[in-house]
Amino acid sequence: MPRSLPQAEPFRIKVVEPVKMTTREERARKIESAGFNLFGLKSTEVYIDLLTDSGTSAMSDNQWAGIMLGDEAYAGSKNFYNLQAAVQETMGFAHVLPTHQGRAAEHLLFQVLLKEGQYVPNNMHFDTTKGHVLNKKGLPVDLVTAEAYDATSPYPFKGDMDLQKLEQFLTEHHAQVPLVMITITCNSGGGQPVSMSNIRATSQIARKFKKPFFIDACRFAENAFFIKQREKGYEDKTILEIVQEMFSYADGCTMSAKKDALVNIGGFLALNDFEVYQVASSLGVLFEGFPTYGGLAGRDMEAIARGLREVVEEDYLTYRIGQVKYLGDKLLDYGVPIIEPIGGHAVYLDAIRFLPHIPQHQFPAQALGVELYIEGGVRGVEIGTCLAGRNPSTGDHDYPKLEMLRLTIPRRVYTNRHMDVIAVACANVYERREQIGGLEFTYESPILRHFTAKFKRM
Ligand code: PLI
Repeated sequence: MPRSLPQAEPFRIKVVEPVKMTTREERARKIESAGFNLFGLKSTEVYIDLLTDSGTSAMSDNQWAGIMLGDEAYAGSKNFYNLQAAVQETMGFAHVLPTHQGRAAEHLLFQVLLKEGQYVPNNMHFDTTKGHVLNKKGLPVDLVTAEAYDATSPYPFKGDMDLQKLEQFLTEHHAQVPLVMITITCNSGGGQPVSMSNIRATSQIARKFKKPFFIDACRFAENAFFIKQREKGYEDKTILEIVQEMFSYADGCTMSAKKDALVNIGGFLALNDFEVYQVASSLGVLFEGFPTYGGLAGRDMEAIARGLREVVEEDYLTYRIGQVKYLGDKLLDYGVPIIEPIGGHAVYLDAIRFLPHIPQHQFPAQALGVELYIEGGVRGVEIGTCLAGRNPSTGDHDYPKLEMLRLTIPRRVYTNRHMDVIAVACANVYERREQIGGLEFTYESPILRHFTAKFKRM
């Protein structure tokens, strides 16, 4: 029998960014002077940067060529019309409002739809979405399936909305709910996908209560790939067909183009309701810019338009999701505890099982991030107690059910040799886990404390 060929990157590398190697001693010094906060490091002090997949993608030659075709007109840039066409082809929404990034689209949406004291149900809010709801004095409500909180459950769609809870919530509070949202894939829950049947059913429930249904669409193509792989009836559909069906159930979306549009900056709000579009676009003039550029240069919109068409290519997604799985499988082979199944854009180390001797108030995921940086120059990001912040009524830490270090893989940037380095570094830290202690604050900012916090070792 001939051997089956291994799957390698579906691209050739034309431009490289050299990275400086550092020694373990240098890294130990640098992280200490950064107050044991990975956000305090300079990127040049990091060998493999897994802080985020947002705005860190490598663009294709086709996207870079599009940059040269930037039409920097204040009004009516041809690149805007190309972006609008790309959104309509993939997502099918009538109106498109470019924004400087995803959170700006959230800002405009909630400015228009949300009033003080109203609830926004979502499977699981990302922190900026939650922040914008709170900023309007709204109440974010997470109604994700209970499986999402079980780190080892093999449930294939852990991003699913709990439909019963949603129906019950709307029955009780529908007068105070201006819209329903769902985040695909579910970033805060481990990059876990939402099934097509769940998107459809969520939409039906929202319609039953006459609520607009919006998708937080940052990683829509990765979500569609999981549907193709895991959901019966979708194996033979193209990714584009799956994407079109997903969005056909929604009234609009907020999009950070920094993820699945494969660009370094940009976003948009897309929707069908003309009246909401009109109000959002006039507010957009105030916060973002004229509605045909919204805080972006023409060249940025061109790169987004091209990225949206590229990201639905199956070869790309096979490689993309395959690379994240490659890293996750290696970690499982080494016995390192991770959130399973392996998500779309990141592998999430399970700090509760990794460092069971460190209580949550001593920030085990943060301590793990520090050790992984010292070990291999790898920078992850804490998604745990530090990020969760404090409960405004009790003042105590708002302890999350999952305590994780996210290893977020930038798109088309690192090779599988880099994944090998990350896996060995994690395995080495795991081997010496009993010698690792917790951390305590030396500085804590009252808002978004994870960015600026400083720690000392216990
Ligand atoms: O970073 P923005 O403003 O372009 O997008 C905000 C945003 C909205 N929704 C979701 C699900 C996100 O993941 C998201 C940004 N994520 C970041 C920065 C991340 O590191 O995951």
